[in-house]
Amino acid sequence: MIGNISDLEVTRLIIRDYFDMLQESLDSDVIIVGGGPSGLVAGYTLADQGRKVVIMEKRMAPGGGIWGGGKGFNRVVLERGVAEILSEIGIEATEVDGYLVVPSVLLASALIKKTVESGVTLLNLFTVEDVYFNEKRELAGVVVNDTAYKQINLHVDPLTFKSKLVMDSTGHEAVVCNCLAKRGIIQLKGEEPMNAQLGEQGVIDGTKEVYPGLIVTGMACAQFHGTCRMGPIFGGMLLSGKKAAEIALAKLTK
Ligand code: 48F
Repeated sequence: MIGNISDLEVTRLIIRDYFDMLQESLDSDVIIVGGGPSGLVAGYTLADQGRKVVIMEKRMAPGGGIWGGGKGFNRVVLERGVAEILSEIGIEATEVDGYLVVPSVLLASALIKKTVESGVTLLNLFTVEDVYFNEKRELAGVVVNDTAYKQINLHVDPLTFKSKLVMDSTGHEAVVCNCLAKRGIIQLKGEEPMNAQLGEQGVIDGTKEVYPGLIVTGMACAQFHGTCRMGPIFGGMLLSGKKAAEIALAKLTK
């Protein structure tokens, strides 16, 4: 016997711990929508600086596009310039022909571990379906629902979570930007065809506050600014997360 088990106590422990965390996450410094590479890096960097961060991820596991590598071959390639970020999350990558090649499952799990250990609240199975405006029409939070309800097309009213800033880290979907674009509040240019060189730079340069309270990261930048997509090369995503965190920190400090 490894111990006495009460089924009711197991349920009680889950409910108490989860809802304590949920209550605590209702009002935060930054809500990051999407737990892909750019969102995770932004999240742990902000949390390491003492900021209260909530990442909402619609899938079961954060990690976004990392897991699949390229065409399901589970390796990702990174530029040499991000070796420092890799060692920050505990990966010592060796250089191969001028690039860093890392098993995608290792990169995804190391980013998730670092993010959770830095104190970010990670809410998985949370689908963001809309944004919340303050009276000045700045972005001041998001409106969320249960991923399962969305999948079976069940209309259930959502809940609102507030934050000082919101990041759209939803990758190609650019979900948060699209919440504004569908109402004509902003316009998205739509991403251009594949070119990794142009795409990586476009993502880094395009990491900005694009609407009061809204910072775009990762591939959402390409959707917003109309820059190139790229394949399974991830240095730009990590650097975008770092830049987004710096922009957020500067705004929160003001
Ligand atoms: O797509 P994703 O990995 O975003 P990223 O940080 O990185 C892009 C790369 O993975 C890859 C690439 C690089 O070479 O081109 O695509 O820009 O992660 C986005 C995350 O957002 C989640 C989604 O499940 C994924 O994990 N997401 C998307 N829509 C929602 C969402 C939503 N409505 N609510 C919550 N999470």
